[in-house]
Amino acid sequence: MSFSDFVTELPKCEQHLHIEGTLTAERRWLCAQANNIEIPGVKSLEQLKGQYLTEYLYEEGQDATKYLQEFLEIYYASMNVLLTEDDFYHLALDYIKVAQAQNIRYLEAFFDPQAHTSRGVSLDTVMNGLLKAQGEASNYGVQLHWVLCILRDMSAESALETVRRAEPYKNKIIALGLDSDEHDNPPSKFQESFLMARKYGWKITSHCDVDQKNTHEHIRYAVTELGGKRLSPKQCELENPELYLTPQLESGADRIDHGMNIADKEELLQLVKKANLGLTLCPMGYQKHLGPQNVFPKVKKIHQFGIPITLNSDDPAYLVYSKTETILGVAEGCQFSFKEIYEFEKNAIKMAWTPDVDFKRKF
Ligand code: ES4
Ligand code: ZN
Repeated sequence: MSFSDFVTELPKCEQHLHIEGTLTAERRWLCAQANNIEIPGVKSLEQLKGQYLTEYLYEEGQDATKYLQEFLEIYYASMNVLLTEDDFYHLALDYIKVAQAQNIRYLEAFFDPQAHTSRGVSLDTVMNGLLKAQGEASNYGVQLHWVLCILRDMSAESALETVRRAEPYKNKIIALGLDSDEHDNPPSKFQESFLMARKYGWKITSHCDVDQKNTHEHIRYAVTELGGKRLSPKQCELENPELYLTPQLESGADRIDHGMNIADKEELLQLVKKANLGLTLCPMGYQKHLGPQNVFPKVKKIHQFGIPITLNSDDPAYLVYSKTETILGVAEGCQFSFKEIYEFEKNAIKMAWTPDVDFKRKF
């Protein structure tokens, strides 16, 4: 069996995926037409597709922090076509179909409410569309759960207001995440929001990605302090605790998104291992701005240290690599074996936050 056939057929999970980062040129065009919105400088779908293929690509030698900021500018500007419940429903349903085609059976996806409420779209509109798609996901063989992400380049007050406003949906959201521009926006700035998330019974996670200045401190804080005390596995009444990756520290996040910079510091590798946290890595997007010579050795080192990792696509509409292509790219870059790729998907099952992954299914 070829590597490509093996990866294509392998049942997969995805746990680091921004639903707004799946907005294809086609869907953006359709929403723009339906909502009478002009896309600057674009007169046809073909032209828009061309933009995705050229203007959104990274140029060699760009600074990583600046690259993220430029990427985020495009990412936020593009979503201005999402206005109605139907737009959010179709955005999510498009990706559910992509997941089905890749044999992704379990998906925990981020959404960014503030990116929409700040444009005058209500949280109810966003939630109604996303939840409708979630309700239909099982028709496509996909289990889908939503992770609300707060934008770290907005204020702590705005974040808290967003989490408060999400209370009516607290049983329909499984976790709180933190994304957007990390530079000068530490996880500690949002501790109050994360404390509230714990009160809702949500899991907690945080992006720690490309910040060049304080990334190590951000990781340390997220692993050990974010969100205060968590419930113990016993308090959570997990039916089969051994099937889950259960964090070992009394407080802190339940996993870390990216967190690749732990590879630079032995003490952080030790800390994450001791905490028994997994990392959701998206190495192919990273590779674009940090270069393969930096990214693949880091992935390999973290894996060889015994820390559970998963491989994910992040923003596939913009960063180009799908979940399947990500696995293939990383397998080649790191020279991983079939067995190791299989192990990453088993990690993903253990790192899942709901019991509806079919653990008994033979992998
Ligand atoms: C993101 Cl690549 C990346 N980093 C931080 N925040 C994000 N939101 C969407 N994609
Ligand atoms: Zn991300």
